[in-house]
Amino acid sequence: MDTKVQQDQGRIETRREMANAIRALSMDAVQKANSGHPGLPMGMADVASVLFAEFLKFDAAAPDWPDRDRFVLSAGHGSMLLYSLLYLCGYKDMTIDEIKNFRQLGARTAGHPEYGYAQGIEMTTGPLGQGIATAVGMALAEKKLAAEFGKEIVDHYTYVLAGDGCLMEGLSHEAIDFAGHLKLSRLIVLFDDNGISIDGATSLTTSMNQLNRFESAGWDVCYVDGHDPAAIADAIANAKQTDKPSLIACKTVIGFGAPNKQGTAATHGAPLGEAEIALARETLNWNHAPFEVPEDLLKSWRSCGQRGADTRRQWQARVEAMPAARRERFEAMLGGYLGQDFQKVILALKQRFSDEQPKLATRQSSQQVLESLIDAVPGLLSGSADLSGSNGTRPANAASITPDDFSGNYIHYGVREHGMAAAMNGIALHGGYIPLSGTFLAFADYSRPAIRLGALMKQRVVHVMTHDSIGLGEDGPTHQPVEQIASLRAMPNLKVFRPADAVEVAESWACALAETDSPSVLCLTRQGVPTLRTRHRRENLCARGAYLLREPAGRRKATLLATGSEVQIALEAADMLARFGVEVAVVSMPCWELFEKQSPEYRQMVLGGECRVAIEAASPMGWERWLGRRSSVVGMTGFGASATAEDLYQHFGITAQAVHDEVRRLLQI
Ligand SMILES: Cc1ncc(C[n+]2csc(CCOP(=O)(O)OP(=O)(O)O)c2C)c(N)n1
Ligand SMILES: [Mg+2]
Repeated sequence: MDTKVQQDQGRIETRREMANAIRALSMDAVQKANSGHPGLPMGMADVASVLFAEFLKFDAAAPDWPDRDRFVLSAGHGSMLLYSLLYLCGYKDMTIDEIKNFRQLGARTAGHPEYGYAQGIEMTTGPLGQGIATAVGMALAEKKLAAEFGKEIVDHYTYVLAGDGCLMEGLSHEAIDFAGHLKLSRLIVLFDDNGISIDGATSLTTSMNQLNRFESAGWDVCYVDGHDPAAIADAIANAKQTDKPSLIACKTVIGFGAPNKQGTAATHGAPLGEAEIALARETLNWNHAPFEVPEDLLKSWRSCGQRGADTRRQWQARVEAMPAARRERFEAMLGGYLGQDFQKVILALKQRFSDEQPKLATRQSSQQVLESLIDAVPGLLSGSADLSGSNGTRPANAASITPDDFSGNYIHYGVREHGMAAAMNGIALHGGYIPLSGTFLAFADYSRPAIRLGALMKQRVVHVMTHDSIGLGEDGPTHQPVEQIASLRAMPNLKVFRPADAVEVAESWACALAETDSPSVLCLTRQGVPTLRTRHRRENLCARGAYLLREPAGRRKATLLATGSEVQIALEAADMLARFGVEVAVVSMPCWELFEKQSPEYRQMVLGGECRVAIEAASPMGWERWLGRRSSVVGMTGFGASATAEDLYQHFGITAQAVHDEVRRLLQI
C-alpha cells in the first residue's frame, strides 16, 4: 500500500473507533435510563464523527464563540448523539456523570436537548421540523452579519442533522423553500436517510424523492453512504463550496452495530436490552465497560474539541483590531443592545402621541413606532408573512433583503407563518439581530409550535399579530381571532400585549424589546382607535401590566377591566354609569403576564372591590382570575361574522350599553 492509501485507511479506522465511542455511550446511557433513542446516535455516529473531527469550527473551551459553526440536532430524539459529542469533545459541563444521569431530574442531559441546559446545545429540539426551520434563521443571521462586517469577522456554517420525521413535517417545506430562495449557501443539512421512523419503514407513509424536492427549492443535493467516512468528508467539503444551501442524504442503518435490531424501528426509541448490547459490543469490537472510553481514543476526541482554539484566538485578534466604532457596533449588536437613544425615542413618541391624539389603528401607530426604532436600535430586523402593508411592520425607511443583497433590514418571509416564527427563533439564538415580524392574529395558530419553542428557549422575538378581533370587519370569522388571545396567554414565558392606543403601543414595544428572555406577541387592531392617554407621563404604565386609566370621582362601586380596542368601550360605559350616579374605575390591562408580576397590594389597588366587568372582544376564558365574586365578562362566545366592525360589535353585544347594563345588574341597581 502506498502512504496515501495507508493514511486513508488509518483515518477510516480512527473515525470508526471514534464513532463507536458515540454508539457505546448512547446505547449504555439509554439502557441505564431505561428510556431514550439509541437508533439515531448509532446510525449517524459516523457522519457526526467526520463532521466534528474534520469540519465543525468550534472550541469546546469557548462554547459561545460568536464565529463558531452551529450544529443543530433537528432530530432531537437523538439527544444522546449530541451529549456524547459534547462529552467526548471536552465541553466542561458535560461530564461522564451527566451521561450516566441521562434523562434524570436535574441532569443537563434531558430527554431532548434543552437550550441552556448545557453548553454546545444550540437550541431546544424534539418537536420534529423545528430544528431545520430554526437553522434557516441562524444561517440567515450569519449571512446578514457577514454582509455587514465581512468574512474576516463573520465566517461560519450552520449544520443540521435532520431525520425522516423532520423532512415529513410541513414546516420543512417552508424552511427549505425559503432557504433555497435566499441562497443560504452556508446551511448544510445532513439527512439521516435511514428509511425508518416509529411505525416502521418510511415506505408506509411517503414516496417522496427528497433530493428532487430540495433541488426544486434551489438546493445543492447529493447522496452518500453514511457509514463511509471518506465519502462523507468529500460530500461535506463539496457542500461548503457551493453557492446554494446543501442537502447531503446520508444513507444509514438505524441502530448500526446492534446485530439483531439494526435497520429496524425497534432501535428507534427503546433500550436495546442487555443481551443485544452485549452482541453489539462484539459486533463493534468494543471491549470496554459501560461509560468507559479508552484513554487514547478520548484523547483523539478531546483534541477535536481543541482544534478550533487557534482559529478562535486569531478571530479574537481580528476583532480587537477592528476600528473602534465598528467593533463597538459589532459587540453591541451581538449583545442585543437597544442603543443609547432607545428610551429617548420611546418617550418622544409617547409625548407626540399624547399631544397629537391621533385616531389610528394600533397597527398603524406600531408602524410609526417602528419607523423611529429602526434607526435607533442597531439590530432590529423586521419582516412579515406577506402582509407587510397590513401588519405595519415595514417602516417607510426600511430596505428589503434579497437573495443577492443582505444589506437591508426587512425580510419578506412569504406566506410561511410557521417558518417565519421558527426562523425568528434562529435569528435570536444566533445573535446580532432582534427579530420581529407580522401576520394576522387568527393565523397565530400556524406559528404556534415555533412561538412555543421560543418561549421555552427564552428568546427575545416579537410577533406582531394584527387584525386582532371582530373589529377587523368584513373578512369574517375565518380571519377574526376569538380563542387565540386566551390560548397565547396560556403559554408560559410568553408576553401577550394588547395595547389600547398609540401611547400604549409605544410602551408595549418598549416592554417587548426590553424583555430579553421571553418572546412577546403584540395584538394590534385593524380599525382606528382614539388616543386615550392624552396626558403625557414618563412612566411606562404598560410595564405594570395593568393600571388605573380612569379613577372614579367618588367612591368606586365597580371596576371595568379591558384591553385594546375595548378600553374605549369601557370608558364610554363609565361615562354612562357616572351619569346614572354609579362611579366606576376603568383599568387598561395590556399585559396580564406583567400584571401578575406586580405586588399583591398594587394588583388589589388596581382591581378594586368584588364587582368587576371585563370587556374583551375575544373568548372570555382566563378572565376569571381577575374577577371578583360579583363579576362577569362581556366578550365573544362563538366565532365572528362578516360585516362592518360597528355592526359586529352591536351584533355580538360588545357595547358600552351592554357593559353599563351588566354593572347595574351586578350591583342590583
Ligand atoms: C412534531 C413531532 N411529531 C411527532 C414526534 C414524535 N416522534 C419522535 S421521533 C419520531 C419519528 C421520527 O422518525 P425519524 O426522524 O426517521 O427518526 P429515526 O426513527 O430515524 O431516528 C416521531 C414521530 C415529535 N417528536 N415531534
Ligand atoms: Mg428515520
